[in-house]
Amino acid sequence: MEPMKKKSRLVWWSVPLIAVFALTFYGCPSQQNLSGSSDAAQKVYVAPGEHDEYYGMFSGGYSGQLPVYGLPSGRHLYTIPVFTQSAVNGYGYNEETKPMLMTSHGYVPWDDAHHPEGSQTNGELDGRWVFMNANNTPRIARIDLTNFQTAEIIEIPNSAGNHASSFVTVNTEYVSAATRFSIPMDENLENMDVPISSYADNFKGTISFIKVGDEGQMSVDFQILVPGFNYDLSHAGKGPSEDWAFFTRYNSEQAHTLLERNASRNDKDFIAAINWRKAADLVAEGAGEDIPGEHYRNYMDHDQQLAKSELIETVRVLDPSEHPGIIYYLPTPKSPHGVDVDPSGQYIVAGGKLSSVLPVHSFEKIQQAIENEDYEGEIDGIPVLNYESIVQAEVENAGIGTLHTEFDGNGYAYTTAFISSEIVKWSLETFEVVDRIDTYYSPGHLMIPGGDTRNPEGKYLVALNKITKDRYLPTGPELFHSAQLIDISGDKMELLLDFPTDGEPHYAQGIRADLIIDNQIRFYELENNNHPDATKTESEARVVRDGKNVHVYMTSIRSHFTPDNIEGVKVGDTVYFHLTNIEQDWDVPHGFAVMGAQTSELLVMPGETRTLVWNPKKVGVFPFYCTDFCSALHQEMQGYVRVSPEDSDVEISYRTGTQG
Ligand code: RUQ
Ligand code: CUA
Repeated sequence: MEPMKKKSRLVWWSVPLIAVFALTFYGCPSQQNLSGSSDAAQKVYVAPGEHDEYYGMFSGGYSGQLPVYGLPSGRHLYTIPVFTQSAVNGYGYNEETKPMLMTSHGYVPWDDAHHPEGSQTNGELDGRWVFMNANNTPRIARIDLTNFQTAEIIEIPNSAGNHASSFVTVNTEYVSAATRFSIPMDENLENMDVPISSYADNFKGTISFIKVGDEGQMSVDFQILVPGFNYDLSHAGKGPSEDWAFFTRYNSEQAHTLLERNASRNDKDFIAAINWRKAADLVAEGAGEDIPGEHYRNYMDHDQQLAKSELIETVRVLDPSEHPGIIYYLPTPKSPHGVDVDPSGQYIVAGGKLSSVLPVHSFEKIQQAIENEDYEGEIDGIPVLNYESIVQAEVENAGIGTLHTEFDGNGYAYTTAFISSEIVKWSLETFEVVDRIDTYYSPGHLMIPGGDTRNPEGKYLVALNKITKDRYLPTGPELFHSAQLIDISGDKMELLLDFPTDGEPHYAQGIRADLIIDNQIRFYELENNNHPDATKTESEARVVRDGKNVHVYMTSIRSHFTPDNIEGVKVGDTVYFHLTNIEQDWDVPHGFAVMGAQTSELLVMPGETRTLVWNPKKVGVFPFYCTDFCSALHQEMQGYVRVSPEDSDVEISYRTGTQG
């Protein structure tokens, strides 16, 4: 087999770069690492019944979900529905979870999720929550790791393309969000209707700080109004830099068409360095202005186990020109993408997509430059620090098309290079490359468990590749993206495993299993179920007509529904099946589906209540059944609803067995 060429998807700018650098220094990926050794198989083998060491929380990209894998095995454990409706458990289809997907644009049952980030305490993963951004209709979700369900979604106002998100500060004080696409912004809505060519005059960006309460509840605390550019990626500082957060900013050219060329002209773009602590203190003292910023906050009400939505009308905005000291621009070559802070909090690394070197800024030097007002300019009142004064090193030969960097906690950094399709390991002491490994093909993000925290676990690295080609059995034109697990415990990186992933993983988090497993909820206590439509015993099961609405208060237990025969429903009614699963044991969900329903099934966990709405349109007898193979007599777990004509006088009646 010929070594795979990856040029098919490369954009025009990569061609000269490849010509100059790739063929000279790197060549094409070699054949030697195409498969792992049998020794490698040992290292990823998790025997039947044994558990993985880490949870891998991978963003689902355009699936909008959060697929969970075990590491090192690469086994797919679960997919958490987040921004997209999921028929697997009825998320976003059933009445209880629909409010989670409310936005100021209405009900939006899909998104493009890029960056999961675990909650941290003292700069280390604490296993409580994972946050994840929605790129398309700007939102941030918080996923509760006690039940692996989405607990909250907050919309980000005055933003368009929430890409630089959702990265946390060291004690999860804040989650960040910055707009990828700048847009016109004005208190007067009519002023938003401007020619696209007026980008430079009218378009603005925001960088938002979402406060996280003790119970995880999120609120948009403040937004910093920034000049209109593209804000791409972020990471908060740690240790000495923990009061700061860093955001890459490309399109200094302020292009609004054909960005691949027009936003690639300048030799340097920027990192926005924000003193979030200072900004937060100012806001706490009353600084800033409340401007219109309609956004929804949707959350699961723990008590009732159903989602609620609230609409918030305004948002507090800080204008940096009025508050010097909250934001600085750090010149950074060239069209930077990822920005990553090493475990010590001292170095800020930017992946320049078009840069031939990998710049490493020093936090100490940044502070000195600020103190000395060592500026090379100013943009809309934001000081631009002097590049020469803040750069600690430029890593040479770090690959072409560098995107993202993670750290192993042992003094090394690992950077993905998209174009040269490799991971490059370099020293945080000498800033020299010490090892490199080909990946198949074109890695975007990479992930080391804890690799963006103060305390990485330098055992494995996962390359999240963007291009798959020949790595698996072909599945037509569409191929799952390929992840690769690499052993980084020795001097030389070693490829251990390929595994396909669902959607398009961008970033991921690896969390030690012991931080999560002890807090798992196995079922919901029925006695604590305060859902207004819960039915806790079979004797309370009933069917109630209320005008054209029919409410079925139903229970499920192995292996029947109560009631399972229902009559008196008419064409034109709206039927609410409120199903409570009265099992009290682990891993005994029951499902529910009824013929002709224009929504998905329900999957109801023990102790939980879920509601399916059905609008019968035809006269007849309609079966319903349990969708989850719950018991030996699962196929017997069924019932019937009789639907009579609209003008029929059949009264509501219901029964199970001989009960009536
Ligand atoms: S992205 S491949 Cu995080 Cu959306 Cu860099
Ligand atoms: Cu209950 Cu199948």
